[in-house]
Amino acid sequence: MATIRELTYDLLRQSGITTIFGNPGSNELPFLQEFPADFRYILALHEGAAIGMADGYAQATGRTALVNLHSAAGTGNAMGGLANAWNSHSPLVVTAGQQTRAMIGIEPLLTNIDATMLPKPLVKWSHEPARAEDVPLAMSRALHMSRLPAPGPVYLSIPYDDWAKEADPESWRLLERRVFAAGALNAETTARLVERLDRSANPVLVLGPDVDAARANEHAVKLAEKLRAPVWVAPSAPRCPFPTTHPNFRGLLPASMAGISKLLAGHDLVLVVGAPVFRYHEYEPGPLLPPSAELIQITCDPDEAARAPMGDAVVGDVGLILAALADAVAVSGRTAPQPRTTPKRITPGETPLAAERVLELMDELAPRDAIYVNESTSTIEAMWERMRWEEPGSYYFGAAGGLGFAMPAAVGVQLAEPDRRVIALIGDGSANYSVTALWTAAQHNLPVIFVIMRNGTYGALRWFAGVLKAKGVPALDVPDIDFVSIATGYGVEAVRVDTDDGFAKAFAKALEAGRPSLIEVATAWKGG
Ligand code: TZD
Ligand code: CA
Repeated sequence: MATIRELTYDLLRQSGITTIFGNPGSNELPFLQEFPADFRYILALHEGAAIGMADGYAQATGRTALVNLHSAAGTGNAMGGLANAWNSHSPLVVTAGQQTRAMIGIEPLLTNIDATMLPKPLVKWSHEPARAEDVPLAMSRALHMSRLPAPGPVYLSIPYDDWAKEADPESWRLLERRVFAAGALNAETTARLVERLDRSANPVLVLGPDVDAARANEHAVKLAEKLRAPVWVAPSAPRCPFPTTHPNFRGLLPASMAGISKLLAGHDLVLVVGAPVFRYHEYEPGPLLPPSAELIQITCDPDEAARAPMGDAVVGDVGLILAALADAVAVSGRTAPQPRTTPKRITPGETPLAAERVLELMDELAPRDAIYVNESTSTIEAMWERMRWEEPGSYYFGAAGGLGFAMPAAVGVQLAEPDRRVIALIGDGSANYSVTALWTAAQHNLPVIFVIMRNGTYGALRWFAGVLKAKGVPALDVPDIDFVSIATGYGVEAVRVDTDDGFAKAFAKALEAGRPSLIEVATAWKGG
């Protein structure tokens, strides 16, 4: 006879999960005891780091990742990360240990009170099994639920006395289940979409993160080439769905209504794939679309389709639909888009160092398939203008804009992609939210390069204060932080540079190091 604990490990194995991210407490020890030899536990020193690592790992592998948190306090620390995971459709199963059933009612220390309410609304499903015997079904359901479209985080609260109980003998059937999502369009719907694309005088593609998540980037390229259509990346995109070096590539759309309708002027059909319509940020009212433009959205997320304020929407498998459209559209007679004009390169040797110069040097020195995990908030546009991202899975950013994502996500991405170089580009403000990820990188000898852009300020907030015309805002600067000491304290070799030559040398050395490194680079803040 198997215990509920044993059956749960088998369910995880069957889902391909043998890595657990977490930070344990007393409620979790009965699950973790006699930890199976074929599993690895990636210890994060804070739950914000644990969930960020799992998010990066889930996105880079395309599979569900498991996060093991401690009761209410651990869940609370992870909530910011849950907002990012929710918005990036990251398949996560988040478990939180609950007090023993015999005592929950009297609310002893470490009870997760109303546990299922706590993570809402940032999870697809939140559950605490009514009986110990229901834990395997709940875990099985959570695993399936996390990856069924639209993928996302789910939450399970499990009383710690459940693990040692015997599993219901009928529970083994869970191990044999296979759950599939279909999602291709029928021939008629495909034909109607193709007809609209072929009929359009001047279509434009707007691609979002779920194209990259579906590894459908090459279908997007084929579709854009056949349509001879320019390609924009959806506003606030947390992943890169299209090679930035492709002649059809235009760049990142601005995150405002007026900004988008202005940039897309002249197009009569906007095909949005794998993105919400749209993830705006700054409020700049205006028409939602240029005059007489139509919009069609293709998304894996029924909610994204339902809440869009304009256009038609199709819910289904983004990869299958893109492939079908790319096959079926006619080759257009339009002239192909000309490559965009890329920004002028920064003159070498200037100090203080322009942030853009750091980007140029990284792009020049890093391998072509390097992965960038970004949380340098004032250089996002500059990155989309300059970086040559050609492989799927080359760029990750916190999808809800919640800081504390990128340092741990880089650790998760590097665990998922041991053969690619992972570069975490982090602002000196952002670097403080999940800085303990450095320790995990050091402990596992993960060769992530952490580049800290030290401009001494919350640059993006200064920019936004300008947008809002908010004068006299306090607390916008972050002077006097010594990231070299912090990194050294966590076991990561670190260096401080303030010239482009110094950066290039440090970066080249970090690329060879075979273990994590941190480079603190002083950059100019040019905004107001
Ligand atoms: N807290 C959390 C968890 N998420 C946030 N997004 C913010 C606060 C607000 N915030 C931004 O949206 S950007 C930013 C803050 C504080 C400044 C980040 O500064 P940085 O990067 O030094 O990391 P830049 O390049 O100087 O903007
Ligand atoms: Ca900064």
